[in-house]
Amino acid sequence: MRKDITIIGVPLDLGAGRRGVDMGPSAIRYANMKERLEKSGYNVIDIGNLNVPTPETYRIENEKLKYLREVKMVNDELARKVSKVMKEERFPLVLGGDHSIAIGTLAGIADLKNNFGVIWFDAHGDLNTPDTSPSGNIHGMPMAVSLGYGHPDLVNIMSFSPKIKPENIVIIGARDLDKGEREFIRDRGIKVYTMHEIDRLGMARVMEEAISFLKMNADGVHLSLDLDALDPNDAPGVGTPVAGGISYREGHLAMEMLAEADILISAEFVEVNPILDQRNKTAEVAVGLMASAFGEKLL
Ligand code: B3U
Ligand code: MN
Ligand code: MN
Repeated sequence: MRKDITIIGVPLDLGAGRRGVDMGPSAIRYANMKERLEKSGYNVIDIGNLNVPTPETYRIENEKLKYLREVKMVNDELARKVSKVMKEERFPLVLGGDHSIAIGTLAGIADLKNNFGVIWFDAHGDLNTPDTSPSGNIHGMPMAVSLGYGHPDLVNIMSFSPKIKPENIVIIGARDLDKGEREFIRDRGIKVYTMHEIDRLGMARVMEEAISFLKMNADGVHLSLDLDALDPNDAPGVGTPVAGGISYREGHLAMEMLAEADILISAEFVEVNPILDQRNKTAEVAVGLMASAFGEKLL
């Protein structure tokens, strides 16, 4: 893995149903992220936060795509920043913010890489389109958008589409999929390890399979980690907690196996909601997982 990391904060919560994840980047930084990564030998530059609009100063124009214009604007900017960091041969580490920012992150990566993979940890599929979304919240749509499905303003960020191929994706931890998302997964043959497979096979086997699948198909892998993939007992500070998630230990094992496989080219940690958290516990969990993904050793 590259030894030079550039941190980009995206304090956006317009893609989510409730306020709070805009404070995620601060909470994650406050949990000693930079020091932890530097201890593992990384050169870390933090370029601060993108400029992001506040919901109270805007209004929803389209209930099927809430804050479309603002979410697009932020993702345009993020895509350019991620692409620039990759061109500098540094590792982009993006701090959310709600998961709609993956639209920009993936667009920025795709600007340089035409066959990268994505490992997506999430309780949800984030595979909704405006027609299947039960909420109109764009953070439930980034995976579909990146595959080329959704509103053209989002799909065509960076002026090309799709950003990623269905066979280059693995979703892990899903347990709350909408009807339209299940059909999407079935129709396009997307590889999903739900909590059922994690319970049945164990996280070690799931990660072995996921890693060898991605290694076979893709050149380099982006890690997108929605903290709601974790069990709400371990990560309570998320906007949409879903019971029965990935445990703290399973999460660390997964990250350690990714570090060992040495396949990551970029990463994002999203949906930390400090308003709903307990003494910054979820941000601390996020930083711990990050450290493991970047190869921090137990011994
Ligand atoms: N699938 C639902 C709920 C949801 C998606 N992502 C989060 N929640 N965090 C939706 O609104 O699309
Ligand atoms: Mn998500
Ligand atoms: Mn989620």
